[in-house]
Amino acid sequence: MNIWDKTHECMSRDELEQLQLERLQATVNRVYKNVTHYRKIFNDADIISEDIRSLSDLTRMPFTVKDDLRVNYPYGMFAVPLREVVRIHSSSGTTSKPIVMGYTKNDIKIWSNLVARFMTAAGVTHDDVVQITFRYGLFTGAFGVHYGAEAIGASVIPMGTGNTDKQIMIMQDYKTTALVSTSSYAIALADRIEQLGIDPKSLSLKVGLFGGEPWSEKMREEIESRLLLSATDNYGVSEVIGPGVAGECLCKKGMHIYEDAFLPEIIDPETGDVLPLGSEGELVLTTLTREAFPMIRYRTGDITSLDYAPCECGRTLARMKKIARRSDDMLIIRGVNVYPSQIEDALFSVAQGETPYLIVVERKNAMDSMEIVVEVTDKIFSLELQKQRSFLEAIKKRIASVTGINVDVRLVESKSIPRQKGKIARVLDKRNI
Ligand code: DLL
Repeated sequence: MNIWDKTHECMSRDELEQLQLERLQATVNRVYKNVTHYRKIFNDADIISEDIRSLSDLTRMPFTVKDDLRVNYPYGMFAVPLREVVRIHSSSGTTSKPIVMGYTKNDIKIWSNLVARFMTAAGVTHDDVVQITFRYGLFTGAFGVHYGAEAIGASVIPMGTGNTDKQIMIMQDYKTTALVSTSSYAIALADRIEQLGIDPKSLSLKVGLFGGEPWSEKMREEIESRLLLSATDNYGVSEVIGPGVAGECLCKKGMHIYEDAFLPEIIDPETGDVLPLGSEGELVLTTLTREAFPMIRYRTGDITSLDYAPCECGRTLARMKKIARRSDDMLIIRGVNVYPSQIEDALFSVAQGETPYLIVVERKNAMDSMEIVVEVTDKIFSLELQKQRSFLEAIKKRIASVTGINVDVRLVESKSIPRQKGKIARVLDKRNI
């Protein structure tokens, strides 16, 4: 089994912890000097960077939450001047404004090497033809994986999303050996390949790298048997870098988390207390190498646990379990993060006021779909049909522009959405992953 960066992936725990401490001290210094938000919260908590003498001192630092990033929109959390930033990405915020992340040249180099780690661990080499089906653009997924695959020296096909028939044609003709996608899109591809009567044996696929959304072992079995490839999971969060936080090796027993670049903690999402080793809780990450956008104790909202036992592959880095669930109400729709509050903001702004609604999420033919069921209020009811139609269109447009996903919107009779104790549950997620 190939290892991309033996020095960092196979370090002894002592060496690793020494490196983590040095990098943590440098990061804390950097954010204190350069990021007003951190300077203020450190001052308020009476912390100076010299207080970090051991890794356990990290627990004295306050958490960073999405709302901190929203308040500091767009560049308030950057730790370098904009002239040193060579790339800007963004991810969903909880409201209509996104979160903005910056990368220096060095951040991009380190990011590419982190991605190269999980790609190599999954079996990708410079001989591979890698087809990337993530959306190119502000989302970190496509560019992150793209640069990692190029660092390995593989031949990269920057397909982007959608156009399934063309994806399959290219997969056949260009002899794609490694598929990068969400797990649900891999199943959609398998369905279409079957419909088109193409024998998967005639394809050249060997490796599948799936990330960006939760998926189960059952889905892994299905993807592997239908596409005839080895499927591995990889995990990332835009606010800390993008893809390249953790990835499986061929043992497929958890994702090695790149602890030399991200210091992980598992906390109780209710109390914020750090939980004992091996417990299940919310993953909190502190970046150890980021120059432009360092994060101290960023609450990911992802519930998992860490396993520090040695892995047969030789890597010494801890492994995180598949994400069990979220600690908040974030939904992942076709790999895109959506907060119910974004939908509500969009709906209420078009409706010019509060309107009872329900978000229904389903997985049909392997693809996630979202429908917004809106109760007719007297105001909407009194609109003529044409105006009702343009009202629905306006909601769709607004939601698409804020979240980047297309939804269906349906009007239903007043009081027809079920209530419990007078309250509507805002989300009905019917997916069974
Ligand atoms: O999804 C980065 C990424 C792109 C990772 C492509 C892997 C591949 P965000 O859009 O910020 O970043 O979404 C991050 O997605 O907090 C998890 O809830 C979820 N997520 C990401 N990877 C996995 C995974 C990218 N392998 C959020 N399993 C995270 C389960 C995942 N959930």
